[in-house]
Amino acid sequence: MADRAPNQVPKQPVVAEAHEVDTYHPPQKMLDKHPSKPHLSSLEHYQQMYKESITEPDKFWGKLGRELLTWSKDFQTVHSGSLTNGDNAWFLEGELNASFNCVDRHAIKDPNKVAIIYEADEPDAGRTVTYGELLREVCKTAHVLKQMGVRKGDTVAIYLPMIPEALVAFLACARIGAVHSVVFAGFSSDSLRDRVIDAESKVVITTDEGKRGGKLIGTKKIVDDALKQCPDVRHVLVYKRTGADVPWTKGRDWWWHEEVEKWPSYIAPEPMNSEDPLFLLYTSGSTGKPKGVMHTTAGYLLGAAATGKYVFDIHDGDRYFCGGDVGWITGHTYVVYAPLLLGVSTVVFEGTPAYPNFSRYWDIIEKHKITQFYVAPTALRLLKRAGDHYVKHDMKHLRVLGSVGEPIAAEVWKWYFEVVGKEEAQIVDTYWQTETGSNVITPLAGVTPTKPGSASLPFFGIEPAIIDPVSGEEIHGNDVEGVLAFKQAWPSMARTVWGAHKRYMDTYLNVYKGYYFTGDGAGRDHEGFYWIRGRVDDVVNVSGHRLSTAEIEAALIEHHAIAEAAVVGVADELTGQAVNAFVAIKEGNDASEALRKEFILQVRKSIGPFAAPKAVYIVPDLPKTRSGKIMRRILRKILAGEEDQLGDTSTLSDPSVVDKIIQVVHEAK
Ligand code: 6R9
Repeated sequence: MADRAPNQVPKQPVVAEAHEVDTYHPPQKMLDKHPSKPHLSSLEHYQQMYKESITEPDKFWGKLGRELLTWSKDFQTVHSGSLTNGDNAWFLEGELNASFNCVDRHAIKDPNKVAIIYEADEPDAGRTVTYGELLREVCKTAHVLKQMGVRKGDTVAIYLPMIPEALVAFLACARIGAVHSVVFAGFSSDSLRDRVIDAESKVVITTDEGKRGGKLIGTKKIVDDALKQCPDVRHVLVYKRTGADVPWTKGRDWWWHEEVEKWPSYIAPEPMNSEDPLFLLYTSGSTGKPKGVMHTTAGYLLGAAATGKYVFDIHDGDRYFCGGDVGWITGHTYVVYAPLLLGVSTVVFEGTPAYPNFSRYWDIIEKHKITQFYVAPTALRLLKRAGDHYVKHDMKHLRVLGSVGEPIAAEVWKWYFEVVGKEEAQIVDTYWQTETGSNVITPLAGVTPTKPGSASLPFFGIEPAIIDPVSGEEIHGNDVEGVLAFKQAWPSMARTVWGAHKRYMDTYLNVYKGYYFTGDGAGRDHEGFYWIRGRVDDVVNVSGHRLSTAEIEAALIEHHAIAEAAVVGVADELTGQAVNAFVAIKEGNDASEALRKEFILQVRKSIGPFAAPKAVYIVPDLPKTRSGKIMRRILRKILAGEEDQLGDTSTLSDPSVVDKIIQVVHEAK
């Protein structure tokens, strides 16, 4: 169904231009206000460690694994398996528990240290949770899950907004060896249902309602709708967030506060093998069905802790604020695991950057003396556009400003550096994916010189390769462009796709044998810096959210009036890319505004509001080859106003549809 032409990605500077971009060194003022000094002393220090991580990975990761994680049983084998065989395993024989590493070991040292800074949707309605309190909450909740019949290896679906209990839920699962499967609380009931079924979860954790940007979200109702088609779900644990009256299924639904009351505040952590699964997280790929990416315990935790330490230069006493949602990988690794593994305070922010006004992030940073802040460029574009007068805050503790999820344009990068960071904090543009588990190409704060728009250099253990997509050969040397792959396994890489190992192999490891394929295009400039260009498959990146065009098409086709649909990503000033849909309707239906609205609603209902197409064009037919393949390339060109560059359209079964589509698009604009 899909043609393989690359998506249109937001235009990034090409390598030739990259020669002229400025290089920014870690600001002296950042070093001056540092509580001690960065973990690494210089770029040479990074280079020497990087070299060891590539030439002697066992020695490198063995040492770091023992330094950053606490084991109940030591490991002997650091790494086994290969990218070719797709059987990578790290720290075999080792045993540890994620919740012990995130909570107990810090609670033992200082139970009164703040673990979570909760900023509720309404400013001043938040609270803090200490490591001691977190330990008790995690243990009580772990008891409740056990009582519900959850056993080691079972999956638990978590459908929660950004509240401290989300972290408690993650860690309670980990404590008893259950596998958390978090579903972003913006997903529709249909999407939740699909994930619950695919993961075979028998317990779901949710709230009565959620609150975000002053609006209420009916999370329990969405869960109820989803579970109508999940007969295997036995229990739903419901945290009372707003106190709303919600429908109740007796014997299945349980109030969190009533259940945790019944249990003691300690339960011993279950010793887990390094390779036991820690979690599943569903992500979009180039086909319609989301993939349950599986991460295992030790390798993932080590990736989180190591990047927290070296990329964000986290030091004891820091207050770390990642604006990502726990429903996505950024929230998993950098709201929950990295800061808690390193024993610092992590902000859990329930709201949006625009509520009650565009100063909200800066208010939080000032109020809690935040030292590291991490967010997606889409939020920065919004805030930059809102105006600098919203950024009149005292944010002098900031040392690191992170960017994640999509390419950051040079102007936005500079705004972040100058207006938010007052040139006293270092920008780290971190490139990574759900599948990589933690940052893979990224500057290290305090160490790596940066260029606006470049994710810079590989993290430890990552050996990038630029591959020519036509020949499939690696392109050596600098000043090269191609697709991005990695040549060596690293501890936090995903091990499989839940229940679909062949799909895992075919998507990541069989595309270029011996390499992990990222799905992104990239360039390596004359100094060896990497520039990520965006996806080369049918994945669209809207506001840093990964969406699959095939998945949105499948949602549209569910509408009774739609005969065929083609979805493409187009460059968008605010959201990076936006979803545009072309649909051919069945006979007997008339193109109307009402119908177009129904189509958008269909996607909201079937996937979630964030996937809704920005534009829907109702066209008489789609451009198809004689063999029936939809040529999305032509649709992209038309939307980009490049009708004169459509290329060869003679292979279309009916070339005259092109003019008709152009007409529809023109009329709509
Ligand atoms: C962490 C996360 C992964 C895709 C990835 C790429 C894009 C992420 C980026 C970036 C340019 C960066 N991406 N970080 N592109 N610069 N710093 O976002 O995971 O949701 O799985 O998306 O996001 O295209 O392949 P995920």
